[in-house]
Amino acid sequence: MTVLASLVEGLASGRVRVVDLTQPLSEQTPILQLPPPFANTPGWTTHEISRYDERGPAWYWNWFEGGEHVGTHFDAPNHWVTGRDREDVASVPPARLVGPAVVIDKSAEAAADPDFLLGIDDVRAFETEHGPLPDGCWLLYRTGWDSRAHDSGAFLNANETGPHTPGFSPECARWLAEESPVIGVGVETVGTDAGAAHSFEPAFPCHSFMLGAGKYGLTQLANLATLPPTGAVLVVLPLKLVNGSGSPCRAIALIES
Ligand code: 23J
Ligand code: MN
Repeated sequence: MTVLASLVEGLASGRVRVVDLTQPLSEQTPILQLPPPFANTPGWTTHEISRYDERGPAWYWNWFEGGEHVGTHFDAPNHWVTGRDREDVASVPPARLVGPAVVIDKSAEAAADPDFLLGIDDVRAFETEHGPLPDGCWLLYRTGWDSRAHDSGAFLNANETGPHTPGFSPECARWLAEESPVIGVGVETVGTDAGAAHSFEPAFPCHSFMLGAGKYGLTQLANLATLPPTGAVLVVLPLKLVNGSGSPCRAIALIES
């Protein structure tokens, strides 16, 4: 039997399941808020063209406007100045959009400390327990933040000292980008960097190091709790926006029981 025939059989028998990692995209989707003096992205807006009415008697359709970095979305290397001469979102090879995923669960730590940062030691401890990170894998970082996604205030978690959401330590971001076999990181929060990362050295280290190394980011994921620590296959499909810096996307995982 071919590998794909065995996949099809697994899907038919239910031994392979498809998990949706995507948050719903609507005008209610929480949006990143950068501090002044930076410009912010607009959210998502849908405009009706016709709905079985005089504007189009037999058809319903909309048009939409929104930022490239809204909702569950993909960060291309050219999003950051460190990756400015690298791929736009349309140039990302499709083979990089399908690959093994590992899931590191720090939801207990993030519940106790919303500024929790994943460190190199945490990734090394994961490898001791589950084996080395596979070549070309996506590191999916579970923090429990998806349970807040319906409530913008809880999701962005900002107070007078700024947003407080978990992320990666600068050292870990650099190591993932420059030394690890990871090709992308996926998070449940509004960005791949911690809420406080505007004041890190360097600022926004995950964006800076990962995109600078030609790697990728994936944000606002859902349902990571349903994935095993290893063995899932991620499929992430951003729009092929010419010169785009990223795109809202559908992200799914295949898991085997
Ligand atoms: C621009 C500046 C800072 C950040 C971001 C964008 C994102 O999170 C993003 O969606 O890429 S932190
Ligand atoms: Mn982004």
